[in-house]
Amino acid sequence: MNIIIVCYPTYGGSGILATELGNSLAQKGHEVHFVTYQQPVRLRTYSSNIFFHEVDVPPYPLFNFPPYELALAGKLVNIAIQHHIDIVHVHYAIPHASAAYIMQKIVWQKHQKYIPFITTLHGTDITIVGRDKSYEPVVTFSINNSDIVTAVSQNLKDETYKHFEITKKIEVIYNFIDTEKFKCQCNPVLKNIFAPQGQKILVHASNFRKVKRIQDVIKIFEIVNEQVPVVLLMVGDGPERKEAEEYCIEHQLNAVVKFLGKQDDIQDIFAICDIFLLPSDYESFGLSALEAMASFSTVVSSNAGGLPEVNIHNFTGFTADVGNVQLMAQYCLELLNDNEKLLQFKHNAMQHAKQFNHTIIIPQYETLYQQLLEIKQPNI
Ligand code: GMT
Repeated sequence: MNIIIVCYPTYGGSGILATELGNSLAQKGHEVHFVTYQQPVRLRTYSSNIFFHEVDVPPYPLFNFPPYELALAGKLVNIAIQHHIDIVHVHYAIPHASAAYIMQKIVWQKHQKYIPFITTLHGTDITIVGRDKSYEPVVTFSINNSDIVTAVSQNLKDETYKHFEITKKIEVIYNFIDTEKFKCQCNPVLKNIFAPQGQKILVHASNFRKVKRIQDVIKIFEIVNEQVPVVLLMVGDGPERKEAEEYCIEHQLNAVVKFLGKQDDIQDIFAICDIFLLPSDYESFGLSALEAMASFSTVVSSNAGGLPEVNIHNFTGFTADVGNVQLMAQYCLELLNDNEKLLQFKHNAMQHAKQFNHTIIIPQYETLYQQLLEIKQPNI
């Protein structure tokens, strides 16, 4: 199949997921065309059947706001025709699904070729941006006019039905990982660099948006560290990093709280850690938690959104209400003070993560792609 994938290319779960999906589909013999404004971070361009097409938005004095969505739609039309595209898979409703809709109408009118598109909802498009009155009608329209719609958790599916007038069936296809890549390969040298006194290691990884509650991560660490000496690794970068880093310097925590910035080989870091902290206000799924679990780390998270579908309370880790840092810290201490329990939970986490292996999840997308191929004309 010749497939276009449209995604946000930057660090963030949806971009990572879309890119890894394209990489896996290419390995299975499909021809994959990524269309976005910058090369996706995890894209393997050296494969002969992966292509990257950059969308450029030509500047024009009249444009106060460069119309990315239209430039994307135009690019999709050209690529769809030039490369005999069978289907388009867009990640995020806006502006990607609406651009795909425009592409579909143009190609149909000009070439009488119907190019079906599938939209995967990832979270922020539904929970924050999409609910804004300025965007809501377009989000609703583009979901209802996608040929197939998927959401990355049952919670996100429920939220979508709750907040938008959706007439379309939404399929749940969970986030996935390659468990071979994320398997536990604890590097004692690396562990010794961060925890020279053999301390246990807590870790957080994200794009440091407000929704991640970075201050809660630090608070949990402080409560735990009063009773058990631990080290906290903060991986990633984003708007909340500066304030958190300054707080740690002011409170003389910088010897035990390390801000590592963006890291490509995050699996090596997860593999030396004991507890992954994710106290977010909302996670449609929580891909980073799954990556940590696959690397033999247990998770203490909030119970918001789809997190309880990934982190099973009292089995792979613990979940607590958003903002309840005391309870989250108490759960960490329960694990850190009982080595046997910690080990058992780590095993449970790693085993549970296997259910989300790419070999299980990607065929679910391929089944939907087959259904798309059967749609030959607009449903009007
Ligand atoms: O979490 C982020 O800030 C990044 C965000 C994105 O849009 O890339 O991730 C969302 O999609 C991921 C992949 O489906 C999910 O695992 C994340 O939970 C989800 N983030 C939120 O819902 C906040």
